Amino acid sequence: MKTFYIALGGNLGDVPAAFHSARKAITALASTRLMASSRCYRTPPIGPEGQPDYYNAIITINSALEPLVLLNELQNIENQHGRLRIEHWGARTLDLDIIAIDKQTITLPRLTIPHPLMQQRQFVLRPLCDIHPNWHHPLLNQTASTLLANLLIVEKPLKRGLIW
Ligand code: ROI
Repeated sequence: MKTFYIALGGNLGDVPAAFHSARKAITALASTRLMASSRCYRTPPIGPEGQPDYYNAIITINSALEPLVLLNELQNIENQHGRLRIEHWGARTLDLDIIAIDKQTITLPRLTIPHPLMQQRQFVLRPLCDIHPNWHHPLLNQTASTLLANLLIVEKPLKRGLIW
């Protein structure tokens, strides 16, 4: 059993409904249990201009699935929610990213763990700190709450409100 940290994001359509439905689909996977679920934040888009605001949340699951098997399952769930990969970093209905697996590191063409940009993203660290402030980044040797605090020294808080 491993603990997987999964970031949920989206900015097209009824994203809160997509989050609920995705969380149900993830929990229904074989040998998988939902462990924690963060608040849901509205955040301004990082990347290309002119996109709607995003919704962002984090869940953790315990799962016996292999990381690449889980990755395939998450991509199926994205596709079932109408995810189209048109523009890199473009607007999307549902994005499901594995951002961390315990304190493991993985470097594969399809999967880098921890997610290489997570320490730069309040929209990941803020919800992560709701549920696992003491998660320890195995390469940066800092906790989630320290990574968020570091970011808030150089950036304004990006939160635009809480959905739940
Ligand atoms: N910006 C925000 N606020 N939230 C996201 O989930 C998100 N996802 C992305 C990019 C385009 C980088 N910007 C984002 O993939």
